[in-house]
Amino acid sequence: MSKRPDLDRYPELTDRWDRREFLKSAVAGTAVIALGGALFRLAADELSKKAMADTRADGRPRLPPGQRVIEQLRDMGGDEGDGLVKNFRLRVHGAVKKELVLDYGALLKLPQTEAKADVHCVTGWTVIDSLFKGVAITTLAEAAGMKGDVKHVIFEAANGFTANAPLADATRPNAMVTYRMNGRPFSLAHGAPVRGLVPDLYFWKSAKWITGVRFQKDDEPGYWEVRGYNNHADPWKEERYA
Ligand SMILES: Nc1nc2c(c(=O)[nH]1)N[C@H]1C(S)=C(S)[C@@H](COP(=O)(O)O)O[C@H]1N2
Ligand SMILES: [Mo]
Repeated sequence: MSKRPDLDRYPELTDRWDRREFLKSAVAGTAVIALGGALFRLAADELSKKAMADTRADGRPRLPPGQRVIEQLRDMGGDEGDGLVKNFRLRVHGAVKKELVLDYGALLKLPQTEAKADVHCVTGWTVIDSLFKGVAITTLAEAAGMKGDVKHVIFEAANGFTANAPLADATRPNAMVTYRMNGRPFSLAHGAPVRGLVPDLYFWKSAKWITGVRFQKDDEPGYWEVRGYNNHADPWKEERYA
């Protein structure tokens, strides 16, 4: 594509060239090594500016207030599951006609979905434009025969972690249990083999190492919600803390 200038003869062009190459690879989702911290931040700010100028299909700004775009998910910790596909079980239960226990193969036999989504961490970082593949929460609701009076979805994960979401948020087309991000499986740190995804709420609602999806009439604040985080967590309303 573009030709590298003769940087030996014109060293003053070096920064501009490096930054341009970085932006190109950042847009392509490729990591760039051996760049200074200042350069990295500059490029991320460019991505933030681009996202800030953008509008979502639903009319809301692409970047929620107080967020900044970074290139890839940060490992925010948590009490890990074993990460193994062979041990994976997803219990779909609560107010349903037929409780399901899906192993990984059974999950893959259900109708699959793909969605492009942005995720927004309450600590201020956002990752835009990732392609997630999995099974929509609506598909699980249908498969289990969710009852008519359900108003809340509780995502259950390894070691007792839970996250709650109103049914309306949890059944948007981009809400799912997901096993691929940009075509790649999740690492253990990011929730292998399957995690929840409710991308239009702050990312703490997206349970890593997911073990269950429970439908119920009553709300039930989860792990972070009883520790001072907002019960609903809408990033556009900056519902960060209780
Ligand atoms: N099981 C489980 N899921 C979890 C958490 C956790 O502690 N345990 N933390 C949440 C929080 S606070 C965030 S910000 C995201 C972070 O996901 P990441 O580490 O893949 O970036 O996972 C969410 N899901
Ligand atoms: Mo978080």
